[in-house]
Amino acid sequence: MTPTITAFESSPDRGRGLARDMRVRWALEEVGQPYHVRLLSFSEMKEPAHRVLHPFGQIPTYEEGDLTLFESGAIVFHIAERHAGLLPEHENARARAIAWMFAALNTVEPPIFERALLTILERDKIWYAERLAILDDRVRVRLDELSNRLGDADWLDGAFSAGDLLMVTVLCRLNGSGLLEKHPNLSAYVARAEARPAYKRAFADQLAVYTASHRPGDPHPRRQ
Ligand code: GTB
Repeated sequence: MTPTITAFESSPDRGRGLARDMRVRWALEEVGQPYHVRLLSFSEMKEPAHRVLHPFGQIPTYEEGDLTLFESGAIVFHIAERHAGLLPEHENARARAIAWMFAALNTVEPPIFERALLTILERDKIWYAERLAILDDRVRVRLDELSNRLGDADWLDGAFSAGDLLMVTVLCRLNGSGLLEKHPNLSAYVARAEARPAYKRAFADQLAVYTASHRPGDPHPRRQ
């Protein structure tokens, strides 16, 4: 059965990989699973029909037969469990890859997301510069730690996994901040992931929602 995910009809980044459907699209592309996309406006996300799928009225969601899921991390985990390619077979290696998934979402993403929100929502506030410095420091600490652990390896723990996929989508939020570039191994890590054919397909499909050649309602191979 072909799953259906939800995504923004109109994302603030105009489909440049930052909204969290990107990680779900990427995971589906990595495992070779075709999917449909249902685009939602902000008001549609808050309607009862969508809240049945997502209690917080957000994207992404995932529907497959009688299964509905919300939370991008849970969706990526589900995809990784159901298909080969995103989690190692060996049980200890698999457990460690899952730990990296949690680390991406619970340890690395919070300061990065908080910083991103500040730069979007509080630029005109008198506390902006002071708060930005505090959050920059928090992000720097995490990046130092992550960089030390990655060292000169290609991926966080052996082969590319769902842990890397989530970590890279988190680090992408730092584009334009100048923070990632202080760690050449992290910049190279992100570039390596972005060079994966599955990432490129997912990015192109998200962007296609916004390109001039596409208008809502036009046929799209993966749009429902
Ligand atoms: N923990 C949830 C998950 O991982 O799935 C969080 C889901 C979430 O934050 N969804 C956002 C949403 O639906 C979209 S991704 N927001 C609407 C709302 O809450 O009303 C967050 C996001 C959106 C856009 C950008 N951007 O354009 O830069 C970046 C990140």
